[in-house]
Amino acid sequence: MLNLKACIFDLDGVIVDTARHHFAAWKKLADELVVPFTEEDNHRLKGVSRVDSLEYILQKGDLVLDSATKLRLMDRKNMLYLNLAKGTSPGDVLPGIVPLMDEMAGLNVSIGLGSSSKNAHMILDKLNLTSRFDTIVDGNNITLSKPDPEVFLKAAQAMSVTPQQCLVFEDAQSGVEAALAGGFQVVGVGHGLEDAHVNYGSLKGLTLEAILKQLALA
Ligand code: B16
Ligand code: MG
Repeated sequence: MLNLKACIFDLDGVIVDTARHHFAAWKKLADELVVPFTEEDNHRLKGVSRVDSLEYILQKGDLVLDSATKLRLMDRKNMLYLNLAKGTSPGDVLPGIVPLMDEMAGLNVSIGLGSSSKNAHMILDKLNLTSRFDTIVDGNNITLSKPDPEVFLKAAQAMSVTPQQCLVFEDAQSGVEAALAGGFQVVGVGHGLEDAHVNYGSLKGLTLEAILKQLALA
């Protein structure tokens, strides 16, 4: 991949470990609804929007609710999540992210965010990372949730690059599928993301140069 122009990062699970807060909040809500909710369920919900995550839980519990109740439950989950995430600080940026962003900036590679979360701006502010992004596309800007590629296509468009000129960093199966569907090169972060072009357990100590070398061999 010689013509790299931009990198697009997922937020939860790639830049910061807020995925555990999403899990804890959904688990509490599911417990209140007496619906079983496991780590395996949570794994499937990574990258999935708030509304689609709720629908998954309701379906699992065979619950049919009116839209006002669903809105109330989503608000409750978000309140639980915000309460857990409120202490997020720059020290919570996952290892490897800041050096990678420094390297990208030095190479004039644009940096975008492609997150399903409606809380992305708030979390990036708490991490002190907002100013590093050329574009931020999040759950407030999209109509279709991952695995639809909309979030990444919008980010690429905002940076005036084609998907073929972009690398996407993702920790979720739904996000890897979204990026592949959009025609992006994908770096999987974490385990079990075999469909990504390259895959790392963590970004700690990685350089963009090393990733590009491995992509060329993949
Ligand atoms: P919110 P990402 C996703 O963020 C999370 O992985 C997922 O667990 C969450 O349900 C979704 O955002 C919506 O988040 O409720 O904050 O709008 O991984 O795409 O950065
Ligand atoms: Mg994620």
